[in-house]
Amino acid sequence: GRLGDAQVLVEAFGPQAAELFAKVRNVQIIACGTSYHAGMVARYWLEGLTGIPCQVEVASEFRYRKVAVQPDSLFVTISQSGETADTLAALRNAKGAGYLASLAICNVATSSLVRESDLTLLTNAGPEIGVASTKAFTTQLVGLLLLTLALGQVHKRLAPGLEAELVEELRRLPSRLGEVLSMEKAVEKVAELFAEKHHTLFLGRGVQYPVAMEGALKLKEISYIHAEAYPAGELKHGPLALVDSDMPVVTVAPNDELLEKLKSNLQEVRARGGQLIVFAAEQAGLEDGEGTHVVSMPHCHEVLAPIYYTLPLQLLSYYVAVLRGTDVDQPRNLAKSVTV
Ligand code: F1P
Repeated sequence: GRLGDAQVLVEAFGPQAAELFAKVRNVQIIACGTSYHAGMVARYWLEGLTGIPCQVEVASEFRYRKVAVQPDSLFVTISQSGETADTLAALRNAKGAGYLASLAICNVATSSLVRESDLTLLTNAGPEIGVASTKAFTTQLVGLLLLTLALGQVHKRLAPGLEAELVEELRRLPSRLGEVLSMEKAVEKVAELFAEKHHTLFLGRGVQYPVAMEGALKLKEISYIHAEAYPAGELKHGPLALVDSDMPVVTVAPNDELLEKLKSNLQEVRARGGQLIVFAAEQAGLEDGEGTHVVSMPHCHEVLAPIYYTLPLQLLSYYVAVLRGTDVDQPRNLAKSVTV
């Protein structure tokens, strides 16, 4: 309720946050799996809305790499469990490496990650019933948007009026997400297209590229269908060779400044007989047609679009998994906390 209050927003990250955030000139984000995709979205927000440079890397690589630390860098880890071994190791390696401070965006208050970090933002998603992260992801995105707003505010980098606008949008988020969830029948219908498929491609542009990556990961994790995510503009650099009628191509198309570019990528897919499944803004001007299945999304604010457009992709993997009879909550070869 008090989100709009500048001090409340910054102090949500801990009592020392105001002093530390004022010194931040760079952000380094480290995470694994779904949490890594949340970090990738945050890079677009931080750099796009505040101009603060941001790097994002998977913990399993970062932990073994000799890193040149940017001056005045905030080291941010993201983890549902707070016990992921690679993420913890990365945090431990970062200590003494010259970072300004560490911040954990985490769902478990008693976790090692929270205990060992200077600042914490709890996602309060409640316990995840399934092994594959779902609500952890959307709540991490909200936490990362709050971080963007807090840093933007401290450094006076946000466009006039944007903060109030986004705070209002965040307040409306729960009921708006309810509207997106009510599309589930349409998503269930589209899932039938995947019943006999072995490979899929997920495409996204800009901030929607990590959303496509998350959609592909969910499908892999719970339905065991091979899924690759590509930035839509990279299609022509190789992967187009894979596209034919056996390869469903999933994409998200909010009404943003990259829409026209995305549409031309979708034409490249159709020209090769690829089946398109598009979650599109009503205003995007995309329509159902031969080999093209459009699921219409309610209008949403462009900045929050990654949060909204994740939901139909999560629902899609759920319905595909149910259709194929795989165990949605306990998928094979996946642990809730990867502690080795
Ligand atoms: C990271 C992660 C999850 C994934 C699964 C295995 O976990 O890769 O994204 O869905 O649960 O672990 P965490 O660090 O966010 O707890």
